[in-house]
Formats: sequence, C-alpha cells, structure tokens
Amino acid sequence: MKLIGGYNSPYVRRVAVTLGFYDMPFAREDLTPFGDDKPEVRKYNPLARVPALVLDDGETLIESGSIIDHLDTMVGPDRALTPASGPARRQVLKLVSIASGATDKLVSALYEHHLRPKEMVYRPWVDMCDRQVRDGFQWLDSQLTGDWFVADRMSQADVTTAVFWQFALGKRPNFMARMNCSNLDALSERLAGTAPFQAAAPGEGLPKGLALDT
Ligand SMILES: N[C@@H](CCC(=O)N[C@@H](CS)C(=O)NCC(=O)O)C(=O)O
Repeated sequence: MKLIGGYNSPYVRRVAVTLGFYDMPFAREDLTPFGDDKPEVRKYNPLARVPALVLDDGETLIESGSIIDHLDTMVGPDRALTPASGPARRQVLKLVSIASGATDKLVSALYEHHLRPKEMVYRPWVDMCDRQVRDGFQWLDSQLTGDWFVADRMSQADVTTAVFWQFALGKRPNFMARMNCSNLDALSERLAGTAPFQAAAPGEGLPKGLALDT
C-alpha cells in the first residue's frame, strides 16, 4: 500500500497512525496539496486533496474516514479501532465526527488568515470557526472521563482526537491552551509516546507556516 500525503496533515497522519496500530506496512509519497505538488496529488484524487491510499491492486481510496473504514475491514472486527456495530460504534463515530468537525473549522480559519489578502479576511467568519473549534474540543474533553473515550479500550476516537489535538496545539498554541482541556492533554501525551505516533511525527513543511499566534 502507498499513502499519499505528509504528516503535517492531520488527516494523513491519522491514517498513518492507524496503519501503525494495525501493523500494516506501507510506502509513502510525501506530497502536499499546495504549490508544485498539486498536479501530482490530482492524479490520486480529482479534488487534489490528501490523504489518498493506493491499495496493492492499484485501487485508490480517498478521505481519511473512508480509508480507515477499509483498513478496519482488512484487520477484522477483533482488532478494528472502530467497533463493528452497536452503541460503542455509534459513540466512536460521533466522537470522531466532532474531532473532525472541530479540526475542519480550525483549518478553515487558518486558510482564511493565510490564503486571503489581509484586507479581505472576514472576521465574523473566523470568529464563528473559532467558536466551533473551542466548543468541539471542550466537549470532547468533557467526554473523556477515564483513560479512553469508549469501553475502557483505545478506539479510533482516541487516536483521531489525539492526532487532531496535537495538530491544533501546533497551529494555535495560545488559543488552544486557553481551552484548558487537561483530559485531552493527558490522552495526547500518552499516545504521543507510542510507536505508531512516533513513526508518523509531523515534520517540517509548508503547513507549518500556516500557524497563528492568537
Ligand atoms: N475530509 C478530508 C479532509 C482532507 C483535507 O482537508 N486535506 C487537506 C490537507 S490537511 C487538503 O488536502 N487541503 C487542500 C484542499 O482542501 O484543497 C479527509 O478527512 O481526508
């Protein structure tokens, strides 16, 4: 299998970390959807977005959630980080959706700041995104009452939230620190020490420049 995208993208990184927890070997093409790489990324995804995952038979999957869903079927229900059915599955999917939604809004606000001319940044939109980011992560923090979100075992909710939390802290350190999400900090620190998280450490690269100090 070949994963398309860099670990500065939290969506790519959550796929890579999941592959790591499943002990699935993969190659990687470190392409960014911005700048000169764009035409190359478009070959894998007509939207020119990452991640994409090229399977061994040549089929290409896109969207981190859909890719992870396929990895779950490959690894089987006993090891899958998202339960196959029932309330636990619904809980994990809901938590992942909130983490993804909050991160989507964080990224939207970053794009607004960094891809628009300064005089065209629309502050009410940025404020709306920031509110959704804060509400989403604070809600997640309130749901984490033990070591793991669901059923006393690590799930995709833990993996995705930790990846996205680490990304958010990197991009908006002051804004995120003011949220006082100590449960997410603890989860993130615990998972940061695991081999799959360390193997997919974000490096230098363009999105690093997309950071805000507010
Ligand atoms: N919902 C998508 C989001 C993927 C995404 O936003 N990727 C970013 C990189 S962090 C991207 O490709 N951005 C370029 C673009 O949207 O044009 C997923 O979960 O895979």
